Amino acid sequence: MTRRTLLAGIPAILAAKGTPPPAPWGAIPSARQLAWHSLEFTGFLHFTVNTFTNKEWGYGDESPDIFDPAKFDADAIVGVLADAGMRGVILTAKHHDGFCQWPTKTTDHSVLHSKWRGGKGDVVKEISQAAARRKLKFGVYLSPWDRNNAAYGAPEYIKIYRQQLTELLTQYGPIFEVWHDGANGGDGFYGGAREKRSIDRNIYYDWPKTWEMIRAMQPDACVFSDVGPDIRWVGNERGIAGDPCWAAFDPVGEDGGPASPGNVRTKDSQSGNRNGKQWIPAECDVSIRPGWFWHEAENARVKKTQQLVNLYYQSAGRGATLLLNVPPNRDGLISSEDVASLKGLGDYLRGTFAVNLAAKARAEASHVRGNDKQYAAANLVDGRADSYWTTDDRVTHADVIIDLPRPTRFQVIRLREAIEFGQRIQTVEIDRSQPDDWEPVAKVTGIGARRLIRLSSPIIAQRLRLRITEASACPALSEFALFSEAGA
Ligand code: FUL
Repeated sequence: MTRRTLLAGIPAILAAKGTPPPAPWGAIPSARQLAWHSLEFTGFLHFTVNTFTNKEWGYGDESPDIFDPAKFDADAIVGVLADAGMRGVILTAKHHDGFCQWPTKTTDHSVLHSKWRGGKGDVVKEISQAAARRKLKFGVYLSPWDRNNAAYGAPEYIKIYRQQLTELLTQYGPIFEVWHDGANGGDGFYGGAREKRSIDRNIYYDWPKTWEMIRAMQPDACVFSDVGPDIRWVGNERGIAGDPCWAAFDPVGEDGGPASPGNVRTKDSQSGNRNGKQWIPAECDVSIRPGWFWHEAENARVKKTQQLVNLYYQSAGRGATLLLNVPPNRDGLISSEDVASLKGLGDYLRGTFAVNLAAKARAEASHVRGNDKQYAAANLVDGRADSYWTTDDRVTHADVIIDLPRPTRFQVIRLREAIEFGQRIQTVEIDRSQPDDWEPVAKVTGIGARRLIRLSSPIIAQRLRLRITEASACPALSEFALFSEAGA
């Protein structure tokens, strides 16, 4: 047994000096996925003709003129999202109705042919620019299913879809995420045919080729769908990740065969696969309202701040990303009910996570099983990603004692793994020191990009013990942080 005592304030490099990074274990994230993980909480804007027709799925026969958000203000919309703590925004550039919110050359069904701003409006441009001003990343949702387009169902439509993507990915600056949903309901307007069209989800869209095009145009953009390749749908629209929610995922179709967008075994999407071969982390999409689009009748059913806070813990807190939909209303603004809930959420997140109460703690690795020669623990408590590792893969259990400068009251514990080396840790337990013994505080399975443990009520402790009780390779934990909940 060795004992190494480290001061949190000392740069990790001192303690970890001479300790090379561990060999990666299992699936590991790409650079674009690492950047995406750090966003943690992003916003979804569902906005199109449906906002004016009171529908969730437009048929595709809507006149472009009904899209008339007279007071549309992209800065006001993005400002609400930014103040809520979101770090990115994804806009429905085109939903299933096929109405394009930018002046596309691919179809007449767009803002160019609406009376709104005399046909000179461009929602994609305005939201992307407002996002840049507030330092939010910008992403696009482009529905593969298009109930307006006459060519839908034929090979010609795939060219149109790719042309639309090309316009979006070459004219609006950096795109952080491209969102392909999996819905394909069948019936639609289809240029006046008004019929049901079925496609084979596994082959019609030839997704691998489309994804290659995205890579070429926006190499830093993460591609989202039911099957990745970068980010997966979490398998429900409630905003709740599995517990645990592994980042690795090898999608399987509903019938156990090959998976594709719109055809995936959603039970697995929630949990991921502990030993999956591909790093495809989960994104939890959920609407602040019952529907994805704004409906006046739902103004009284906007989720309250506390519900949003709970969703944050159940998604971002399990290593996934929360994608919270906030639909603009017919004015082209966010309604006051939504603004109120989001303001409360922003206040809570800022108030809770601004101060890490463990920042001045000492972390001491007090017990390591296996060959501990190269063991190092450093700066576990200050959130740096390079801080806690050994290169000996026989070390899969470790105890770390965390001494706080004074008795500290907290309610939230945040753990992070250095995920660039994979999701290595299976289970950890946390105890607090009591006069006679250690008292269990929490036990979780799965950490990954971020694990938030929210205790049912605040506790006071000065000495804590973190036990890594099971790991698939030597642990590479990068953060142990404590917070006091705002308002608690
Ligand atoms: C689904 C769509 O059918 C819903 O309207 C919504 O856009 C949701 C986020 O994706 O596939």
